[in-house]
Amino acid sequence: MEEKLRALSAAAKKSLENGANPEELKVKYLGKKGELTAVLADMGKLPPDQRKAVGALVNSVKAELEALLVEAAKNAEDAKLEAELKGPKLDVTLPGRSIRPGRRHPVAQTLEDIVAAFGKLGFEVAQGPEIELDWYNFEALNVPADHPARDMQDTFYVGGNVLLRTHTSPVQVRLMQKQPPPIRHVMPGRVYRKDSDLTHTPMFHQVEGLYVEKGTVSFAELKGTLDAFAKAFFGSSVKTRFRPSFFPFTEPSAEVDVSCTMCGGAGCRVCKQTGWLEVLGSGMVHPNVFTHAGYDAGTVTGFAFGMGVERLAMLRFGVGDLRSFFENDYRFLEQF
Ligand code: 2U9
Repeated sequence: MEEKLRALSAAAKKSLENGANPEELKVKYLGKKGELTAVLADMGKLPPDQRKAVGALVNSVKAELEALLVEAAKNAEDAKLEAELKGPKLDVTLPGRSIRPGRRHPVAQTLEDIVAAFGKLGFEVAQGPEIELDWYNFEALNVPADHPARDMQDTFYVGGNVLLRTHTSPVQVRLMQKQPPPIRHVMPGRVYRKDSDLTHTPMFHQVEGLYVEKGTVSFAELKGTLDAFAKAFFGSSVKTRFRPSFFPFTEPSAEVDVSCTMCGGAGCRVCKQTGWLEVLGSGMVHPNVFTHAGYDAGTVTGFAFGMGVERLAMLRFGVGDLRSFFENDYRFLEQF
């Protein structure tokens, strides 16, 4: 075994002298499957009276090799630097690499514009967690565990009763728990759904809004607010139309259409010849939701609404494929 060790040490030194790569040698001799490591593993086979002496030898060979390898690595590094210094000088007259000017993502621009339009109407901004409790996302919003609406809003579960929020509505519930009416807030943010096709992505952005007062808030106020928003966002000539709908958290509920931004209402491919585009959902807050949030459902009233930001960005910029927003292709993004 002693013979073997000395031969090993000599071979390693020779390789180093011949300019072998120190990193490769380290692996060859000292690595997990290295030759010296193998000798060390075989020590158990030696008669006990030889183990101490051979062990000492193995350790000294190992220490020597390690030191040589460190030195060789340093020498190689020095040589490389030396060669670089002697080589061609940096040409400071070469043109620099140009930095592309950045810009806001079209979805971010749209989200900011929606928030700004509501800002002019007196709405403040509220935000909350994207990882939510089942209770805030569903239960408090009048969607109990066995409700069919859960199917349409299937989400990603972090585990147990913790999930990725499917809408920003939990922020409204948290806000009502925290402060008494009046509430005039919009809630922008990312939401998640187990959904993926031409017009749906597993993550998208929403802006929701909540307007609550002690006393009476009327459906007319809902209509006036959303009509003002539509005119601020799409232009003063757009018309709005309210159609009856259903949401578990509002009663009565309405979907809001705007006159087609492409054809002005005459009928085209984008509005499928109807002259109208669906842009948001809304309604008077369901009394059960007020009760869950800790408000007195007998004395407060209010309206709520929600819209998908990507959908509005597609309409506004004439983008045909939702997925282009998420591909981060400069050729697409530079257009906005
Ligand atoms: C509370 C009470 C009521 C929020 C609302 C909608 C109607 C709606 C969709 C639009 C397109 C979601 O992104 S989308 O798929 N939203 O139609 N959202 S009313 O109602 C609330 C929220 C919070 C406490």
